[in-house]
Amino acid sequence: MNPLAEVEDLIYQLGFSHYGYSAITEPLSWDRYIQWIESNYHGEMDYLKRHLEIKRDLKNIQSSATSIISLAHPYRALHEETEFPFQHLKTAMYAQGTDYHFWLRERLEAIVTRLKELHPNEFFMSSTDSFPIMERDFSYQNRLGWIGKNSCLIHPKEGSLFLLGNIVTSVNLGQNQQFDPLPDFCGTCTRCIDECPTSAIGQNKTINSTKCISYWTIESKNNPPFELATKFKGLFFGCDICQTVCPWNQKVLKRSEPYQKHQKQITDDGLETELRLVLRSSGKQLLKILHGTPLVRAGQRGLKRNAMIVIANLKLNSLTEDVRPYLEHEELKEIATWCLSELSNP
Ligand code: B12
Ligand code: SF4
Ligand code: SF4
Repeated sequence: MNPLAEVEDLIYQLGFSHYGYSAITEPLSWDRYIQWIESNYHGEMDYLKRHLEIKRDLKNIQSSATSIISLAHPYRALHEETEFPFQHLKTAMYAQGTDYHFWLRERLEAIVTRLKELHPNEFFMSSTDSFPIMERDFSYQNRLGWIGKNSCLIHPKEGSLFLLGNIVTSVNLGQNQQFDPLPDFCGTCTRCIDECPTSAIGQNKTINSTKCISYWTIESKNNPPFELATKFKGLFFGCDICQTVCPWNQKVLKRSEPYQKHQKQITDDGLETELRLVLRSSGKQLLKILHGTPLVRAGQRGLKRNAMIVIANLKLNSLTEDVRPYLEHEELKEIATWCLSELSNP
């Protein structure tokens, strides 16, 4: 019998697409993770080097922990109308709307609350990027998908355009289950590798973050090497390319009305207006406009940097005068100089 049968209705009502559970073990790809760090593929994301003892053994969160439940939630931008100030600046789908660190956390907590009512003496802790948990690894172990060549977790019906959350618990959930992963359906396909604009995807399902647009436009506080930045196309925040080209996401994208609507709205005029808004707003104004969205993570400096990269790559000469004041800006003068050098008649 499914030990989570009593909360299954709630899981689906909350919008999760699929879930699984198993005993806590050392992450299946622990050695790969260590190799990845040792190769410096994490760039400046130093937090990925911390709390390794917890990552390796989740019992270090709480000694009574025995099991882990993994849950997948499709991006809200794919199935719910979300309020988002930018319709033209290319923003990763997961980031169009409220930050999932709030709404997904709340949905996971609703499940935890119900589980605690049912099992008052047991331990439950939910996490989505909030604890040092290898979320893809456990979700793979829990049969939520296979790990694609783009390193994303992919499900045969749901594709990969979903976020992951996990619940660590002391309830004994199928400790004797056999490990039975979903088969890898990538086959001979290499579309994600071929289409990645910056060649960030290695041969063995690993991403070199220091080449990844997502890393440079979301996580990094610094300027990307300019030669690399010329490959960022018009992407403003995050990158979905290795997922939107994936055959396993085509059906998901087709059946998504909000996504289709968003795709149609992109116009040059609208794009320039939004880029101007980013460059002309003060830090305070910008953070007010974007309050509650993941874009706040990049900070005003990061967002203005990203705007200048878009302007340079799309050769938006009409925005020259909006970039020029940043030649005097202590932290942005370098990127502004490069941006103007990429425009004609700067
Ligand atoms: C750091 C990080 C990034 C970094 C590095 C990404 C990377 N691929 O490593 C950057 C900033 C580049 C990034 C980008 C994105 N990210 Co991110 N990111 C994370 C974070 C915080 C840690 C990931 C990590 O530890 N990476 C290091 C690598 C080495 O570990 P890993 O990704 O777990 O990969 C393991 C498996 O692939 C496994 N593996 C590989 N082959 C095989 C084979 C077998 C048989 C097995 C068992 C295992 C295995 O080995 C790897 C090492 O353990 C996780 C959240 C979390 N706590 O896990 C989110 C997470 C991975 N990101 C997510 C998302 C949505 C994204 C973006 C789509 C956002 C965007 N649109 O811009 C992109 C996608 C880029 C990509 N192709 O991966 C989701 C992924 C959901 C999914 N369906 O897979 C996560 C899980 C966040 C969440 N809670 O939903 N991200
Ligand atoms: S997110 Fe973009 S840059 Fe990063 S690996 Fe995928 S396609 Fe390449
Ligand atoms: S694009 Fe092809 S190779 Fe890449 S993850 Fe999807 S199926 Fe696998």
